[in-house]
Amino acid sequence: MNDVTRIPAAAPTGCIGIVHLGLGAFHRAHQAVYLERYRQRSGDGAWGVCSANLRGGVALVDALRDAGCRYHVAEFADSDTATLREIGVVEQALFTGRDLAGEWGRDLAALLARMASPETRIVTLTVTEKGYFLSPAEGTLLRDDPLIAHDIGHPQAPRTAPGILVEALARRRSAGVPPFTVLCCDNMPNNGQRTRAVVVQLAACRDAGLAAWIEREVAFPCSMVDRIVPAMTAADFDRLAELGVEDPNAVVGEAFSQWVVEDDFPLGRPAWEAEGVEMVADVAPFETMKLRMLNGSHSLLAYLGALDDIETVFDAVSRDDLVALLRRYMLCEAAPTLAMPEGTDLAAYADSLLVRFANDSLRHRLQQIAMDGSQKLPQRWLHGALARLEAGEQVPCTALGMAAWIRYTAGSDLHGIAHAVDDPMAGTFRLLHEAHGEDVEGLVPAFFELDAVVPPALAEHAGFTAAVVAAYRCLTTLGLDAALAQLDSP
Ligand code: NAI
Ligand code: CS2
Repeated sequence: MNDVTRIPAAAPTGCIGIVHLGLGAFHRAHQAVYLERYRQRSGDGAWGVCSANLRGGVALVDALRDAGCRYHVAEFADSDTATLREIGVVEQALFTGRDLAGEWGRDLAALLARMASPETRIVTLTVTEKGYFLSPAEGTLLRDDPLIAHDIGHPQAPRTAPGILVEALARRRSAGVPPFTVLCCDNMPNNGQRTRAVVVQLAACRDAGLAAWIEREVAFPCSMVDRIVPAMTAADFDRLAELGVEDPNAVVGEAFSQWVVEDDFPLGRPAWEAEGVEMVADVAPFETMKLRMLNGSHSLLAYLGALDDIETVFDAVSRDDLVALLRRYMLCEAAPTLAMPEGTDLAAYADSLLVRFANDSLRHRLQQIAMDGSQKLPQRWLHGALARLEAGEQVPCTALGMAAWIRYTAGSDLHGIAHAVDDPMAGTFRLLHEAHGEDVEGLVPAFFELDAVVPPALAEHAGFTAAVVAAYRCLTTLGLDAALAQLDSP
C-alpha cells in the first residue's frame, strides 16, 4: 500500500439529530461517512446519530459501545490507495432485537424515547429490502408475517422497522411534536414512497386517525444510495491490521460514493451538498438507472457466478465472457428502459461500473449479493424486462439470469456443491424444486406464478418463459461457458 491517508474523527458533541435503523456495514460506510465529513467541515455538531440494530448484530452494538462508538472506514480506490477515516458521528448504539436468551427489546424504550424526542429530526434506514415487510412486486404490507402480526397486536412494543416508526410517530403526534423525516437508504425503487406505504398501512391497523396524520404530515423523501461495501472478511481485518488499524467494527468500501436525495426535510437537515450529496426534486431516474444497471449486473454475476464456483465480483469480471454479458445486458436490456435527463451518457456509466467491479481491493462475495433475490429481482431485472418485452424486444441476458436464479435456489451449484439459500422465500423455493425436480417445463412456470416476485404480466409472456426454460436447460446440461456462448447464437 503506497498511498494511505489517515483522517481522525471530529470530537463528539452529544447532540443527536438523526436516528438510524439498521447499523450495518453500509450505514457505517456511507451515511455516517457523509455526516462525519459534514461535521468536520462545518463544525455543526447538531447531527450526531443514534444507530440501532433491530435484528441480529447485538455483538456489533456492544463492541461499538465498548469502543466509545468510534470505528474506522477504509476506502480503497485500488490495492495501493486507501483513506482510513475514523468515524465519531455515531453518538449512541442500541439493540432492540431478540438477544441470545430469546428476549426482545433490550434497548427499545431508549430507542423509542430517542425517536420521540424533538431533538430527533430525521430517521434513516438500511434494514435491507426484506426489513420493510413489503410484497416485492406490489409493495403491499405483508400482514401475515409473524413479526408484523406481533406489531399489530402489540403496537407499543414493536419488533419491526415499520412498527418502530409507527409507534415513534404516534408518540410524537400525541405529544404535539412535529414528525421527523423518514429517509430510506435501501436499494428499493421509490424507496421513500414504499416506506410511506408500509408505515401508513401498518398505522391503519391501529388507528385510522394516526394513519391519516402520517399520510398528511410525514415526509418520506426518496434517495438513491451507492457505494460498494462488502461484508468484512478475515482478510479485510488482516489488511487493516497491517495498516495499524485493529478495529472489530471497521468496514471496507470502495472510494466511490454517491447519494442522491429528494430535498424534503420539513424540520431541516445537514447541508450535505458540500460533501457531494446531490439534493434533487426527483430521484426516480437516478434510482432506476442504478438499480437496473449496477444492481442488475451484480445479480447476474451473483447467480451465474455462484453456479460455477466463482467467489467474488472481481473474480467474475476477470472473465471476458461475463464482462461481455454485463455490457450487453446494461446497454441492450437495461439502458433502453431508462428515462434519463438530457445528456446522460449511459454507455460511459456502464464503463464506469465495470471499472468499479474490477476493483482488486474489494472481496465482494457473490453469495452475499445472491442473498434475498426474491426481494431484489423485481426492481433489478423484472420491471425492466417487462418494459422491453412490451416494446417487442427480447431480453436474453435477463432470461439467462432468471434461469440461473431459479437453479441457484435449488441450494447447490452446477457441480453439486451445496450452498445456503438466504431468502425469506427459501422454504417456498425448496418446495417448488421438490415438486418439479428436473421437469424444467413445470419448474420455471411454477416460479413465475410467485406473483409476490414476478409481475403477472411478465409471467404471462410465453416468449420469456420459453427463453428461461431454454436457458435453464442449456445452463444445467452444458454449463456456464456454453450458456454464455449460446447468447450469441440463440
Ligand atoms: P449488513 O448485513 O451489514 O446489515 C444489514 C442490516 O439490516 C443490519 O443492521 C441488520 O440488523 C438489518 N436487518 C436485516 N434484516 C432486517 C429486518 N428484517 N428488520 C430490521 N433490520 C434488518 O448489510 P449492509 O451492507 O449494511 O446492507 C444493508 C442494506 O443497505 C442493503 O440491503 C441495501 O438495501 C443497502 N445498500 C447496501 C450497499 C452495500 O454495498 N453493502 C450499497 C447500497 C445500498
Ligand atoms: C449489492 C448491493 O448486495 C447486493 O445486492 O448489489 O449491495 C451493491 O453493492 C450496492 O447497491 C452498491 O451501491
